[in-house]
Amino acid sequence: MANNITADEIREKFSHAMSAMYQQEVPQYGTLLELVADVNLAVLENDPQLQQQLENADELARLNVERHGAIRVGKAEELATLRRIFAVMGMLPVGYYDLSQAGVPVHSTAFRPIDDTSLARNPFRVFTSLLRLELIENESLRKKAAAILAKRNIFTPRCRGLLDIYDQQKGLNETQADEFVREALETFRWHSHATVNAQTYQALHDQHRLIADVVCFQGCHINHLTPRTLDIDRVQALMPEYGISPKAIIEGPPRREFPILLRQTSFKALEEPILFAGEHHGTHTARFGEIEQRGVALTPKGRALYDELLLAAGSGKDNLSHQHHLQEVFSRLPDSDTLLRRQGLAYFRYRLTPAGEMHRSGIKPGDDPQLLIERGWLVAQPITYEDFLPVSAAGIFQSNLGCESGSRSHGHASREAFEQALGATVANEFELYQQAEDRSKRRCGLL
Ligand code: OOG
Ligand code: NI
Repeated sequence: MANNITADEIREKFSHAMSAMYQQEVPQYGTLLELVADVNLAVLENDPQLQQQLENADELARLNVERHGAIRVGKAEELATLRRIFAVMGMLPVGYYDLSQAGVPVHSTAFRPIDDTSLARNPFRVFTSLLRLELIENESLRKKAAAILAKRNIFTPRCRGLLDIYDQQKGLNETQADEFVREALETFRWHSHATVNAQTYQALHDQHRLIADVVCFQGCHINHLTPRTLDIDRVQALMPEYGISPKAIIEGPPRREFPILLRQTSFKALEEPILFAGEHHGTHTARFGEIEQRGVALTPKGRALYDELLLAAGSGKDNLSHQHHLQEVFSRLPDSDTLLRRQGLAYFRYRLTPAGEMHRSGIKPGDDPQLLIERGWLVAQPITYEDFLPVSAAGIFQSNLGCESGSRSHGHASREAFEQALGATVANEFELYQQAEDRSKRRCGLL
């Protein structure tokens, strides 16, 4: 249809609306955004070279709009409908994360854009978890939770109506898109009224705090939004000055000259007043704020080394000693773009320099990129990691749910069950990075 607007535009509108809503709901998130913007500005001012690199790699423009969010749902129909909602915004399910290994009874995917231009414009991602009721041991509680969820409808009738219109029209026009954003947002809004009485809430909560969070409310409230910072250590250190109390440890790899994957930290979830059915007052703790610093995406070989080193390092008690220890352990992973590239540990996007363009006819498929780089014909830019890390995600979950002691024994991945609930397969993140690298090589005549 000629009047349809692009998925990128709808995603942009939606991520903007979501951020505005969350700033209203959780004012500390607004403070965090200010802190991150201040730190990013200072980093760029002090490091013109980084500023230029980010600009050349189309990373600078997206920096201030970049964030991810997280939600948790209770049943297959909810996950499948979310898949349709995110598809309207050009966000597809990428990756499968099994959190049961860490005692959190969910498995997850990330809805995100996948093509280069969409990512460059606004890479908004939503980490989406599905509760695994089968991991609740108590049978009567399991049945009760399932019965409550069976009755629930977390989408407005108009939102569902617009999804059907989208399917028929193969898109939405501007008016419909604006309405869609408003209607879809309702699903992620906070509800201070629980749908269950205090007793039921408590029983579910005692089984696992996350179960109460997923089952007892009318929607799947957004539980955090996460801006991207250029210096996570600085933001972590400054948080208390801004009246924010950070979680103990920054998750992920240590600080490096050449950042890899994803580093994350969050502030503690807020204790918020709620009203139970039957008018009892109580509190619920679920919503928080988080920041992230992103680096280059690693190949399966690089990732295997990362996983090995992370496991070897274990987890420390305070951030400073943990980071020191990580630095030592991670010295086995090369900390330069050239080494990461030459050892096939990370993904890069190749571009011809003006000199390279002039000699384009001299470049043949199969040429060694390194020689062309040394000749000044080619540059290799790191491909940013757009996904999540299961061990880090578990750390974020745990710091906000206080469930460190969760039973590990129940852990087993169930990707097939997840994809069945989703009604689609999840994309393999490594394949997406490989395709992006290959596309760039083809553009340069190297493939
Ligand atoms: C999701 C926690 C994981 C991340 O960034 O790894 C996460 C949740 O608490 O629902 O957000
Ligand atoms: Ni997060």
